[in-house]
Amino acid sequence: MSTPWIATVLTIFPEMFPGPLGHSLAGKALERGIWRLDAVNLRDFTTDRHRTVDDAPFGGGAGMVMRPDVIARAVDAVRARGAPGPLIYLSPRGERLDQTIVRELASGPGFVALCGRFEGVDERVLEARAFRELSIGDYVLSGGELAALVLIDACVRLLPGVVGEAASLEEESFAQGLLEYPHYTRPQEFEGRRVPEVLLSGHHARIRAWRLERALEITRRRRPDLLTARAVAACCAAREPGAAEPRPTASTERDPP
Ligand code: 9WO
Repeated sequence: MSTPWIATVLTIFPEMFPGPLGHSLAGKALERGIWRLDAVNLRDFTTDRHRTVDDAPFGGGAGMVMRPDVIARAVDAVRARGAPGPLIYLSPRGERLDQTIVRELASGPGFVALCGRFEGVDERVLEARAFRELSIGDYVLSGGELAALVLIDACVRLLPGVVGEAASLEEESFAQGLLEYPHYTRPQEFEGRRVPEVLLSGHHARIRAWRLERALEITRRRRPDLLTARAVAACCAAREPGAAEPRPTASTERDPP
């Protein structure tokens, strides 16, 4: 097999990996060798008896900071043994992760993710090794590991051969930049609620048009910020002739922010 996509993770909790990813689509792909995971223990790069990775902050204050020398040794060691891709530090103050960044990372050779603990990492090693800082959202976790798992999962599902290829990717491009249309399965009636008639019709063009309309409507109500000119153009191109034009949303019918 050709060289797999590789996620290298620097952490004091290597046993958290692959964790939940081992149970999903990503886990199957890992077994099949489509990608590799190298979870590296930062304590292996300490030099003292107690394997200390942190110390008190200069300037005072609560908590502890991860030492730059330990992290630099870990980074240089994984690089020396061939870990590919950009260095990423997962932090709430990073650039916000989105599907564009996920696509960029999935199309490369992999990445090296640094997972902070305590109050964070000494700033100098982030500068010295030119880490890219990424945030998965505006909230604080107790460490970067869960964020790294999220980032890896988002990337791995885009690797060729991971998701049941053709169908899913066609669906995704169909709804480019929109929120998902609603889904239905059996039973046809649940607590008095029926499946929309059009989905039982077998009329594929109408079903496609209906789904696109629902996706547009949900996006307009919940996330109008996603309705870029580009997304709307892609949708109009996919729309059936004769379908209703998208209209501007009155502020009163938008879901509260
Ligand atoms: C903890 C803290 C406590 C007192 C005062 C300031 C403080 N800041 C932090 C903090 O940001 N801790 C982080 C814990 C340090 C880096 C690793 N940790 C982390 C990463 N929490 N949340 C993330 C994270 C990563 C990516 N996207 C969202 C959240």
